Amino acid sequence: MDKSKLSLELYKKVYLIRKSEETIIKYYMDDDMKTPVHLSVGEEAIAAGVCHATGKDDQIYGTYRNHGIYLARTGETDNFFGELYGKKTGMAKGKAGSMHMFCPECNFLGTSAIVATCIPLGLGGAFAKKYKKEKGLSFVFFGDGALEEGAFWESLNFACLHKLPIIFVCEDNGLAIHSHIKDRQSFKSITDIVSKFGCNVFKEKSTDPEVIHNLTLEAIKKQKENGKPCFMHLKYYRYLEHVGINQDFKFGYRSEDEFKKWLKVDPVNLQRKKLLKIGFSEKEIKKVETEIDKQIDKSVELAEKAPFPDCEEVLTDVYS
Ligand SMILES: Cc1ncc(C[n+]2csc(CCOP(=O)(O)OP(=O)(O)O)c2C)c(N)n1
Ligand SMILES: [Mg+2]
Repeated sequence: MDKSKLSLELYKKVYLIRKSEETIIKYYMDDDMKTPVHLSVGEEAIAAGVCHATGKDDQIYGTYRNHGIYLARTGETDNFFGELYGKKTGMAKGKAGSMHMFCPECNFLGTSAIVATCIPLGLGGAFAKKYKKEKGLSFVFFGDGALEEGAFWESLNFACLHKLPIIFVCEDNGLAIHSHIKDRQSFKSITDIVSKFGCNVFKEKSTDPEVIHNLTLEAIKKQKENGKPCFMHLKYYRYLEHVGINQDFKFGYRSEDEFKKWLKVDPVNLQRKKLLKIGFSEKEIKKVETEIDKQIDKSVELAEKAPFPDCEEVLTDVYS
């Protein structure tokens, strides 16, 4: 793909994620979306950059903070908003809500509200791929909080021991709800420890989606070369409260000044400025943005009008 096309494609992805979540914020207080929302504003470069480097054979797993992954992987918003509104048109017929987004047709196989629980699932996916000699890798997204769970260490150990085709993507915002990483972890550098397991290690603080995209391509290449799992440690700043639509600088656990510093490298603005720099006109960019805005408005309208699932649906597609 030529460089300018890649820049545009990545901009479309970060813009789609940002605009979709801004739309959630706009309508959330109407109380028609009956689901808690863990928004990913500030984190778009990771979802877009990593997912854009994945292919159709790659499997994806994530957490409750999964809107970015869903949107980057599928590009669709009708079933996305249908799900948030709890409607029949939702990607899980309105039964999953925001915290359990997935899309089997796109190999986005699962997300979970319980910290670290998708890591062993992604591990299983990777094991099956190796066992059945199938193409593709398993990508598992999780937060820095998951590093304090046994499930992470057991999965890492097993994956490294058996050289499984898995990419661990740690999205580190330095926070687990309101707890700082330094108050939770006795180790200073997760990448140092993980490298001792024989994992290929990559780390990045950039909020530039192209940097993350290129790093992911590098990780995929390395995994193919030596067969070892990869661990990507990616930093970002969570703009909003842990769950919900508000900023929370008044709680005292973090400062607005820190937010302002990160705002200077906002992933969506960075990518937009890059497009202008490499020759796209304001008009061309606006056209792309307007198309995405229209797509989202249409999806919200459809979701609002769509019927709720029938009562009989309560016991279908569930384990009981
Ligand atoms: C096993 C488990 N313990 C505790 C919780 C409560 N909890 C929900 S989110 C969260 C913080 C997780 O932080 P992190 O993994 O860094 O993800 P982030 O929210 O920062 O994206 C906690 C402790 C949970 N859902 N699951
Ligand atoms: Mg975190």
